[in-house]
Amino acid sequence: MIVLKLGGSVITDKERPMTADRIAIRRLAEEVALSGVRELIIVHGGGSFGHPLAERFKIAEGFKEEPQLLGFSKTHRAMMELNRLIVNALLGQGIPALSLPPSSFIITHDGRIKALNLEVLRSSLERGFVPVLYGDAVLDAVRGFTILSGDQLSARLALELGASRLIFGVDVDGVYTSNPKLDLEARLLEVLRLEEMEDVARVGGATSTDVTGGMLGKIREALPVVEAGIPVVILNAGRPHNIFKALRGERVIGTVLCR
Ligand code: IP8
Repeated sequence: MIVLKLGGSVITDKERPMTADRIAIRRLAEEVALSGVRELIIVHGGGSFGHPLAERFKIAEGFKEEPQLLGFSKTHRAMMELNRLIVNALLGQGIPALSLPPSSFIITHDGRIKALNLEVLRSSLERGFVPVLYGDAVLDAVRGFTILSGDQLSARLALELGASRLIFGVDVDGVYTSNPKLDLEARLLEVLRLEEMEDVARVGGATSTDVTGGMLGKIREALPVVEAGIPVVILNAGRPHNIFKALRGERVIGTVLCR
């Protein structure tokens, strides 16, 4: 079983609120279909659907005042709208995609998933469905509510369900020695070993492997997955054929995180 996380920056236009990249979504659904891989969980990010609302209403910080309740519901609704587009595209390719809203079966504890009931997810995989989940606004035992990232969710699912691989499809080619969007000298790392990951996770952007923001979060979430012997691949899902090849286990330009 493979867990595939599709980054919000790949499937939406980050510059325009509530705008999906329908061409990318369709292409990715085609690539999934053509790969023939059916033992699969897809998790997608929020992009310009979930994030602007989550920020406006400060959902990640937790409950502070009544008006945030509407903000929570609207953030969740935005994610459901994006999820519907992904599910529709997959159904259009004949893939039995099944939407499973994380907020209906996960409560976090200070931002982290504690126990989670995997019965529905397991049964749907056994029946041959392709569950499609997403980063979501969820209830939290300490904060009242928060934002559960698709990265944390996909890493946890890969671990709990013993995935053979976790693939992060993002909008850059992988992990670089510095930010490739700012530094022309940035070099792509083809392999990142566990010890290097631990260094990066500890000191963040201050090492020779200068990763920040979303990439740092991914490496931190990937740590226990790699520790458990499950390889994690970070690649550019914006480049046609990459997801197709990665699902088939073929080599793709990107970074492999492994022990
Ligand atoms: O884009 C967060 O998921 P991510 C989704 O994977 C929301 O960080 C609701 C903002």
